[in-house]
Amino acid sequence: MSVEAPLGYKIQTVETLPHYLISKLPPALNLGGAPETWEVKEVGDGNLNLVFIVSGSMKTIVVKQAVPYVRAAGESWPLPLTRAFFEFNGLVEERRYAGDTVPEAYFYDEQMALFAMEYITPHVILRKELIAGKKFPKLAKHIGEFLAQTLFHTSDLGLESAQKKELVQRFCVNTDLCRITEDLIFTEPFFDAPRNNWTSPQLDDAIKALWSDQEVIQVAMKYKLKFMSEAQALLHGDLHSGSIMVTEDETKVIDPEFGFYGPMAFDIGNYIGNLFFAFYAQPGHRASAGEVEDYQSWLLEQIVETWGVFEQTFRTLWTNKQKGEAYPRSIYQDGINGDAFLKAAQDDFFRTLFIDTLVNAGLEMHRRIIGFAGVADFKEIEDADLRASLETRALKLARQLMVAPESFSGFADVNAYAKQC
Ligand code: SR1
Ligand code: MG
Repeated sequence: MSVEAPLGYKIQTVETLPHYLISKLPPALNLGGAPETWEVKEVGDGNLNLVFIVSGSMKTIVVKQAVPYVRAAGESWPLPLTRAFFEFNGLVEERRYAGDTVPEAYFYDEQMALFAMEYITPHVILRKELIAGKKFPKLAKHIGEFLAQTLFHTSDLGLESAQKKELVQRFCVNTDLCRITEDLIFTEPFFDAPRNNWTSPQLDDAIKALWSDQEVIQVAMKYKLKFMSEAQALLHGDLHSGSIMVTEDETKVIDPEFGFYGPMAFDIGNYIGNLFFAFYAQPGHRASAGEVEDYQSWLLEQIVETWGVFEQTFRTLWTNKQKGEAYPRSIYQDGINGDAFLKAAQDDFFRTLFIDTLVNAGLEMHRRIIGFAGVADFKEIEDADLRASLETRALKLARQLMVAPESFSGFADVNAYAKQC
């Protein structure tokens, strides 16, 4: 199967891009100097796209172009070009609510399946920094607020019904990227799929046992259906530590090409699953037991604090800024039963969301260890026996999060269990 490209579509190179850009850049986006003098670098190291940094004498921008296949796999895995549309629109919608935590998107060109956005510097990809053992004092606040702002404001709590349905319509056709998630997260880790890729032979027995673990598989399939059918909020869709860039003071969430309407717990669980991942990988990266313990404590604090900021911010938005038809103001804020009804409704909502978040975190951890898209936290540990023993601990927590999420009362409780694993 090959992918249909718009007439005139060409894969850009560092040589061709300036000439293409000069006719497309809006007048307000003046890079300075002649296009022949611009410095262009291709820096993409993600799974899907080309990423260029283009610098003129006055301004630097980033240009991302979709290619008609999965970059990490090559032409044998075709992938439609429309993902550039969803990433551009995802950035625009997220920035509307989360402000500077999301880079500014400048323009989108359908013919070339590319868009331009703000150049972010000197920020570094969070996953690299977690592997290097660096701490970021504002990270939990920024990500907790990002989650609350984007998820609340795009849901039936934060948006009027017609506006919400219009957004659902725009994003629900991101079918190809949703299909990747449905396959790679919810399906392939749970059977002998050809793309799976784990630490072998050390984990062979555990993974074969998983394929007959009815309890886990039932939960995975139940949550796959939720992912496919619950249009609760506009999700980032791929919120792992590789989609976040950080400095001491700033946090930027990038790469929402998997954006679509789905269950809120998917985004929150993805992020938290990646923090647990970093937690278990630490002995493969730190020099002493003391350093491991210190950094692991910081990671667990991140989890508690991120959820705390998220819940508090979302509750406040719900109480004060609700515009949607779900839990209508006429019955709650403006009704005869006062604050008690609203608090009870919110408590119930967050308890369900907490449980669903744990399950999604468990799913993300399984797929990163077993499936196609492993990540550097573990892949960079060269000693395969050590790596496998750490992955085994992560899988133990991941299973518990999936089969017994109700047994946890909050993240402090989950963290205590995580340390025992
Ligand atoms: C084929 S894409 C593999 C993974 O990379 C992306 O970042 C998503 O996490 C996806 O599942
Ligand atoms: Mg990405």
